[in-house]
Amino acid sequence: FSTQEVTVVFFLGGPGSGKGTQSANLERDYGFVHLSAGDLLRAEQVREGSQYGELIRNYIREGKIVPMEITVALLSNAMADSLAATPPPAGTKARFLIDGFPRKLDQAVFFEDTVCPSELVLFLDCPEEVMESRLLKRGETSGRDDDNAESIRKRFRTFVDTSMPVVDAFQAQNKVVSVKATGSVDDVYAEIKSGIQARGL
Ligand code: UP5
Ligand code: MG
Repeated sequence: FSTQEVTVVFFLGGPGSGKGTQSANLERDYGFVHLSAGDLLRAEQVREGSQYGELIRNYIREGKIVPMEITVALLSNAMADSLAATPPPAGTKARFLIDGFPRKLDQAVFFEDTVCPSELVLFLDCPEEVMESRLLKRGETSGRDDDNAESIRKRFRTFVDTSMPVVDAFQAQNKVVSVKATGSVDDVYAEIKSGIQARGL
């Protein structure tokens, strides 16, 4: 995809920082198509006939990052499907909000080289104690294999060691809008709106 036809915004932040929650707001108000890499992987995990089901299940439970060939194929297929199903009005660009990807430096480079460069990176900045209590609470009902204390600890480790360097690299390119994610859902969304409007999106 060229940046003439689509706008890609990466939405990053630790596990439980609120990416999915705020994506729903952004989808409603800004015409973004929300693509969660984690949701796409979970759908592929349970898809009849998928050869990756078991692999994805194990990676997610261990809080490890699934090999990027799988994730990037799912994302670029979802982008193509969305463009085919609902092409943007003439003269406008489709906007994709890519939630929870890229989580590793080589994935960022690969996606931007082979699929589409990003316009902006939205980052939710949230302390681990806050994220942990949100995830444990959600785990009471979510049914997610990774919403348990042990998996959460592993997800935090991967985030600090592997995914934060991606945010730092985009920061060095001055592409990041960073928002404190500890307030209420409405407070965080208000900050997101002012942050992205300041960037002209
Ligand atoms: N909540 C949200 N905002 C709140 C607020 N302001 N105040 C109070 N509560 C708030 O929110 C989490 C919970 O907090 C919810 O109950 C919500 O109501 C509440 P949510 O919006 O779901 O947060 P989110 O950041 O989306 O958390 P999520 O758990 O989805 O983050 P992860 O990044 O861990 O999960 P993801 O699905 O992206 O990835 C899961 C796994 O898939 C990864 O660990 C990895 O193994 C794999 N993966 C890859 O390998 N590659 C990828 O590219 C992507 C994923
Ligand atoms: Mg999510």
